[in-house]
Amino acid sequence: MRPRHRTPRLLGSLLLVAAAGISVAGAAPVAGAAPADPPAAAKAATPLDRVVPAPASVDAGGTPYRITSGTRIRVDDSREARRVGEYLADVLRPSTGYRLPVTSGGGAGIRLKLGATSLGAEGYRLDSGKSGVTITAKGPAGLFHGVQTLRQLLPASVEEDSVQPGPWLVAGGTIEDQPRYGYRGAMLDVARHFFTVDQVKRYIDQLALYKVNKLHLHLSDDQGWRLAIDSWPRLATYGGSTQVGGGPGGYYTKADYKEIVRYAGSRHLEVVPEIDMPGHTNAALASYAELNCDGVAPPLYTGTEVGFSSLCVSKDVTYDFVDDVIRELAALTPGKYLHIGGDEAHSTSHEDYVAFMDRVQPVVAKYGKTVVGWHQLTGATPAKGALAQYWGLDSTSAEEKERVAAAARNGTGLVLSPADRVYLDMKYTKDTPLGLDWAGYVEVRRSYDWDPGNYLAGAPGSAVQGVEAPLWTETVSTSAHIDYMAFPRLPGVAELGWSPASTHDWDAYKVRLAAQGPRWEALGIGYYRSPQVPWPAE
Ligand code: NGO
Repeated sequence: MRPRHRTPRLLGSLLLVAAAGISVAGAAPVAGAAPADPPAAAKAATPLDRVVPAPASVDAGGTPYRITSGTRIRVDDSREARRVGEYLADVLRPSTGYRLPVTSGGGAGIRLKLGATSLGAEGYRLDSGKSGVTITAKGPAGLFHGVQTLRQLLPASVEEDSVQPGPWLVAGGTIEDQPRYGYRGAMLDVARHFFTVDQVKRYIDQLALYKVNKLHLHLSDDQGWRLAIDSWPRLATYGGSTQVGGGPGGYYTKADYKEIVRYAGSRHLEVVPEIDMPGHTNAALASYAELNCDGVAPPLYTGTEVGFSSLCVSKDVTYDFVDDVIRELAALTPGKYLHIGGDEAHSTSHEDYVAFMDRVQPVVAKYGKTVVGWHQLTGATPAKGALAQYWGLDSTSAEEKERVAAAARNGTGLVLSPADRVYLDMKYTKDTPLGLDWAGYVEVRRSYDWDPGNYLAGAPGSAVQGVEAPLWTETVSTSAHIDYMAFPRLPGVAELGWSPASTHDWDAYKVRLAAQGPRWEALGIGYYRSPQVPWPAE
């Protein structure tokens, strides 16, 4: 299967081909049928360090490797390495027009090799020279991340789905790379607006390009419940039947959800599912009257207010419900984490909130998962091993920040999602069309220019497990909207999660980021052309 999901192509590539005086009409994607390359000397290879996220170490030099119609992708004799090889071939074949057979064993060409490295489970080494490019990694995730780097070292036109002129040069030298953090997430809110499996897959492919390894799905909220639960079927069929603005909503069958998990896994992303509770539960409360303290189901909700709903903390049926939902969700989820929300429980008393979390967190553990909660969870007692997702702002009170920092000192891990830095649903400026502004305007520089390692005063750097960029969808309802809000901010957050702090430098970053623009155009990603970034002329 093709690794990309595209929106209609821009004309740029066709113009480029026309300008090169080369006809691609009717060119079949097989060896020998590709157009002749212009002389290699006419184009320089992309420097090895012009990659997002910035690699940990780069040693440039030597002859570039040139992918030609004779190139083979050589993989170790393992199913997983072969799968990465096939993925790479799927990326390269349409635009190069080469056959690029995936074969086992050594030799010249592109080699994906599993082997001992000191670069951890996700790290890789990339060696490029005259006779080939070799990516070596301890595991398939490392090979996959190495392939994303290789992709970015090739011209942006490699992302086109029709044959392009090349040449396909990879600069000579060595990259040694591994992530700063193990948790590099992006969240998609499929509750405020529903997104289909194909729309989610499209986003997954975009995340994979920047080595993001967690897809957090916000599966339930006041406006919709988006996953079929067998023991409480009305959650999806009724609770999922609308969305913000009153559209038809939708939900994932279990087969749909498994397909998202599988697809994410094929791109080395782990799905972190969230069922938000005890607040943000109007869709559930509307579906089952018995979940309400007064036994009366409220109507479905299609507005954008927050903080008005709560599960009934004092009723036993609430915990039967929670147990059933977590059991069914955990059974569908191979990943380690299960997110229980816990934000903005403004209609739950503090005492009830603490009691609820004390009862619910052990249920997550009972079904073999680790709790993640929004940082309000630190106002209760986070379970051992739990992660708190911090979504405060510069202006968050010192008291609230200290509560989170104290939990971190006590062993609660942190995932950082400061809303005035990495919320992808914030407007870029007052004039950009989509998004909210309650956390302020978040231009590209602001979303990149901070350090997760020392962000929250009083929290030990060792508590920080990583970063996550949430995309809430009150104003976002199409893939084009997702593209516009995520690009160009998402790659910056991905870089904060992956690259060593020593590479952090806005002036260098903005040049690397600018070089991504033509790639997004080739992929059909419509992005915000921030005036802060020196984009190449269109
Ligand atoms: C808040 C709120 C969400 C909103 C979002 C909009 C959290 C964790 N809870 O973030 O319900 O959708 O802001 O930016």
